[in-house]
Amino acid sequence: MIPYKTAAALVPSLAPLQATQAEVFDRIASDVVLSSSLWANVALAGFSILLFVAMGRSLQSERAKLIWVATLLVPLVSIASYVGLVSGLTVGVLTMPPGHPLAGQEVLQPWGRYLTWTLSTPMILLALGLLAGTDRAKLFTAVTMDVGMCVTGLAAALVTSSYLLRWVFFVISCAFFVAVLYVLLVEWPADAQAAGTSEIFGTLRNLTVVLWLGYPILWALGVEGFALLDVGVTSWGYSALDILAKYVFAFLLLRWVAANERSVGGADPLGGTTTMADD
Ligand code: RET
Repeated sequence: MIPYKTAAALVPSLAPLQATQAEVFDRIASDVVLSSSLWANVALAGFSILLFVAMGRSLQSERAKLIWVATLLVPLVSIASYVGLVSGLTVGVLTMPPGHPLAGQEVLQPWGRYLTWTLSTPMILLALGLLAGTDRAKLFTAVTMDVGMCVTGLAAALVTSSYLLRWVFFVISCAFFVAVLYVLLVEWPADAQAAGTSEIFGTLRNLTVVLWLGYPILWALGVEGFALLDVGVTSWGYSALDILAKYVFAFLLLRWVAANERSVGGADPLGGTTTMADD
């Protein structure tokens, strides 16, 4: 049992973590830059859901339908994620450790972002992998490395005991990211070539790689890292990247799949490079 005096001494440092949802909600609502960065995504995710449902309704083949559902899940996860942030449910108040530029200060930490990336980014990779006609082993590799990246990124954002260990988690997360980039840049282009989808795959792969590289850069420049950007600007940075990496990406992918269903229509969705034309 913690002696009474020790427990009492802990209270001041625990207090910020116990900020109520209502307090966090009010702090978000009173910061126009921060709250607009969240509401913009709630609105766009809602619009994307309706649009994507309409775009995929007439798809017939199993692989095309799987790409569609994976793509549709991106704004579905996103709307839940952003409502969680706006409500204060998935936003904490953290006291930064010594060494951090904001050491000792309480900062808002929208940690729900990292948690929900764990669900949305695998859907993006699943859709891209299916488009490239890849196999289960490569898809499994990309998805598990990606989940590792998101979970250790969450840890990097939440560690308050040591500034150094925040960066250790950051480096671990980057190592997972390198594995994802390897699959995207080396493995899948060859698969897409064999599947006859290399042109659209190349476009979406480039969009993905460039935008995804923006996330760790923003982490390093934002409140989580060197704190060169404030909470609202950091949040708009992530929201802007999300808009391009999720809704624009998904729209381009679905538009292509709807117009070229025969090119992605293999009987077994993960069975390599068979296309409808081979049947
Ligand atoms: C973090 C910080 C630690 C190092 C790395 C990161 C990468 C994050 C990425 C996120 C992509 C998110 C997307 C979300 C769409 O829903 C966690 C920021 C490498 C690449 C595309």
